[in-house]
Amino acid sequence: MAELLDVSTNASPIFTLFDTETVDELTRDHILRLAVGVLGAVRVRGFGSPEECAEIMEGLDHREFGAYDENLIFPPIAKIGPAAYDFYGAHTLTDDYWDVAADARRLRGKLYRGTDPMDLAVERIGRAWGDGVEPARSKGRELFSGMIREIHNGAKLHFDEIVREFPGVLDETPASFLTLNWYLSMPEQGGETRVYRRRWKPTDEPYRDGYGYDEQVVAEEPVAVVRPEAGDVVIFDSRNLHAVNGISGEGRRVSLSFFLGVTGRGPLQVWS
Ligand SMILES: O=C(O)CCC(=O)C(=O)O
Ligand SMILES: [Fe+2]
Repeated sequence: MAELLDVSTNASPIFTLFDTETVDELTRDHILRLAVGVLGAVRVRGFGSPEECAEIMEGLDHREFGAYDENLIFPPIAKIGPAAYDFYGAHTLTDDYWDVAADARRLRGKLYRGTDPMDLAVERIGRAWGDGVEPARSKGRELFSGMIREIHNGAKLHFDEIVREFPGVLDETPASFLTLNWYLSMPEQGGETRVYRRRWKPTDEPYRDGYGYDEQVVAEEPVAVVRPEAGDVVIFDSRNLHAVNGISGEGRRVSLSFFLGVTGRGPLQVWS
């Protein structure tokens, strides 16, 4: 458990640690602490068994991966399934989005013993959360979630915040934005995820290069670094600037990936 460090100028301690907690079981409290920003990342060891991951990877073996639009994401990142991000430029989810979503669902739907590995993920997250896990909607239609993504050459420092980047696309504005990656395969070396205790701010824009930002914007910031193993899940706040290191050695870096919006439903609590 993180300790309290007294670094403030007055006598009150301020919770300063921003680290990765590695656990065998995910709880609702982890999700809430990520959502409010007192935890940098949570790594859930063995979220999926080695057998599940191996079987899903086998199912993927001869599948063609697509990619994000290379005008947007470079170096390229391979994936199966649409990201809302692919359509930011169009300012709306076009027919293409729904077609690619339907294809990806069909393919993914049989990857684990004839069933959909996303169902396993949703069931496990729901158990931790203790409440429903439902698709976000856009104009009443259920969005696609659970893309399969291969990051080979790393990912630039960036943030993901759909309501800022694609206003109006979600029917319900989430209260917080997390990203979840279930690593189905990891390489021998590299592929660490770095999450900085720092949100994007408008003054970062001059440091932008394509979809990412120069690493100098986070030079002084606390960072949570995590190197998951195959089978692990890592969750963090996608509004925090984050990056993925390149890989080396044998093995692919493949994850089942989706965002989690903590909704503003449920009771409001009041206190002073
Ligand atoms: O693959 C990862 O570890 C993180 C990828 C990423 O940028 C995200 O999940 O938002
Ligand atoms: Fe990201």
